[in-house]
Amino acid sequence: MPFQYWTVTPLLMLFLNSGRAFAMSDARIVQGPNKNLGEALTFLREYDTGASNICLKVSSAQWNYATNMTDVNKRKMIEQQMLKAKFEKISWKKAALFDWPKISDPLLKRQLKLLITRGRASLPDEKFNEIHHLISEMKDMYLHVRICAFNNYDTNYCDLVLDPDVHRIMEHSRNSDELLHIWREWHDKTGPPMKNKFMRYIQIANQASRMTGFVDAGEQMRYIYEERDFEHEIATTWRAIEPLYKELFTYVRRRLYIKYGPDVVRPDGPIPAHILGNIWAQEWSKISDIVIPYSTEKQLDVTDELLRQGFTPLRMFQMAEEFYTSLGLKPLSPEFWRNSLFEKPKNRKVQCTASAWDFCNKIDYRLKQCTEVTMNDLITIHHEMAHIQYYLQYSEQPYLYRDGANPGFHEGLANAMVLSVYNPVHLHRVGLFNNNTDTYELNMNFLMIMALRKVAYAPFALLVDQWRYNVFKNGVRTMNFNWWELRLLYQGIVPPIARNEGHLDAVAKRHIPADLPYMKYYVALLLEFQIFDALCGAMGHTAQLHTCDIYRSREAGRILTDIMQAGESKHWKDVLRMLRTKTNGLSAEPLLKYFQPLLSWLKVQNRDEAFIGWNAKVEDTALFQPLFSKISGCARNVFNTFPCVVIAIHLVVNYL
Ligand code: X8Z
Ligand code: ZN
Repeated sequence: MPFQYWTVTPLLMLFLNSGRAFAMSDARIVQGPNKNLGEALTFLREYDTGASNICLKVSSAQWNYATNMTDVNKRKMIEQQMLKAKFEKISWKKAALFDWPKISDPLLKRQLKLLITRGRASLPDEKFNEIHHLISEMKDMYLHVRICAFNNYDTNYCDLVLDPDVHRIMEHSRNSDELLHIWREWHDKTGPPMKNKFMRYIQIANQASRMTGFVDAGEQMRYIYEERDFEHEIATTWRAIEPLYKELFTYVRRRLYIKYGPDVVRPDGPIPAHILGNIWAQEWSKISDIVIPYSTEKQLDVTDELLRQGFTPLRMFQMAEEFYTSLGLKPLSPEFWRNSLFEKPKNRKVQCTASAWDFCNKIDYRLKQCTEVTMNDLITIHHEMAHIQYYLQYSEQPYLYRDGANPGFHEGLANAMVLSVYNPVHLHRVGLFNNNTDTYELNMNFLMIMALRKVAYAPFALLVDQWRYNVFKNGVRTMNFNWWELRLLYQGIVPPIARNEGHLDAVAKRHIPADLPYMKYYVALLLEFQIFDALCGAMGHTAQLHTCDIYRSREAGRILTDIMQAGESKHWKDVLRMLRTKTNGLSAEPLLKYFQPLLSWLKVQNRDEAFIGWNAKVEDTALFQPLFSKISGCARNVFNTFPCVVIAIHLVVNYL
């Protein structure tokens, strides 16, 4: 039955999916005959110098282009990127000559392992170039997608871009027809044109992984977590978060039902993807006007106060630096202040997305941000500066260890810092929020905003790579159906209009065509709360977790230093132990602790709801079922006439 299928199987599916994939032995991975320790040491020394130099050249060329987007700078950047790819390929071949599992020095062995198991350098040149070319073509296509506006009298009628146009409309429009139009435009103009390239990319990525010794590219992606039970750990954490997610979902659905009515939202059903304030429905904070618990209560926004106090972008950066030095972390160098870009230049085109840069020479670290004096930008500065702190702290490690302990650490740690800064207590302490921080209504409003960002995001962050792993493993035949199957299973979200295998809706999310891993964001989400909770515990905070502020805590700073200095030199579980908490791995407990007051509130709000979560029906799955299964499923169900009628109408409307 549909209800049981959608509500009982998520964990089972996770286990069945690729549970054994992590249980692989190193013996399958490429290795050569050379066991000579001295030669391994010499090779890694040379690699370290070479890789650091190339990283400096590529970063400089990328910086020049990002901060001055001319054709000349683009060409220079591509040249450097090609040299880097060449260097990586040559280095991989040399590394693969070593019998790395038998190298006795654990630090050398680990470096060789990282070098050999990452990337696609095992491919012959022709295919290596082909996959790079495919990815760069898909990125380019994604970047150049233009969609048509809802009203054809708009001046830029068919010239809307993702950022800012699509985002702005999805965030601010409350006209469900317009939202549906934009959603359809974006999904129809990204996926289908890229489908052939994407299928070829899947094929070559799998070949590369097999040539390195993995069963497919999904296994290679998971191998980076170096953990046999990784997927089990992920499944357990999601099982813990799911009840909170379903309470939030149920409350949000009720508010959306009140706003848009039964033609758009079913009171016990999944939510259509176009009305959650985000083109991917991945986080829901932009519909806070619809779902905020106490709309008359003051909101936590200190933008006006920043302006009133005459803050400038530079002063905002100085404030963030002082946050980190107050923990005993490193001050920023004169080079940082001289070379960073803090404001949008007027005379040239720049990439404005905020980012933190490590030039790999132990001197040059920079931030790039087109800062406006707003609270959001102040928070972003604190986030980006945490990345800089991480770079500074692991700068003495070899090149191969200069990264987070696992792919989620950089982002998790930076967001843990933000939990302390975007917080009524902290903003009060630094003189930016002068209202009472202790009212029940303010706290519930605050926690709701945080839940719309964090709790709503959890299932999306989890499913993107679940889907990718499935495609790598099972092929591309029903990949759009599988995408929506997971969206419904984890998020309770359905497409707002019928989809089929001609569509490729996952590609609407940039990380898919750009070949960027996504599971790290789920891991980061857990780590964010684990790190924050541990730091708060260490400084003796005993009140509700969301009121904790680590500002000026040297104890918190010591723990952060330990974690950051280790970089990727150790297994991430050994690094997690530096938090000095009882948990030995990923845990959802700190996240649940943070949102406990909101969960109690949600339960009261939902007390009269017939269904906590979503009751998926045949008409929901019919929206994305491949045509053949729709017909055969209906034929098997002839005694159950209603779904057949629904499917028949659906087929007539959508396919004839
Ligand atoms: O991709 C990003 C950042 C770069 S690490 C812009 N993020 C994920 C997303 O946009 O989906 C940050 C949050 C999650
Ligand atoms: Zn970041």
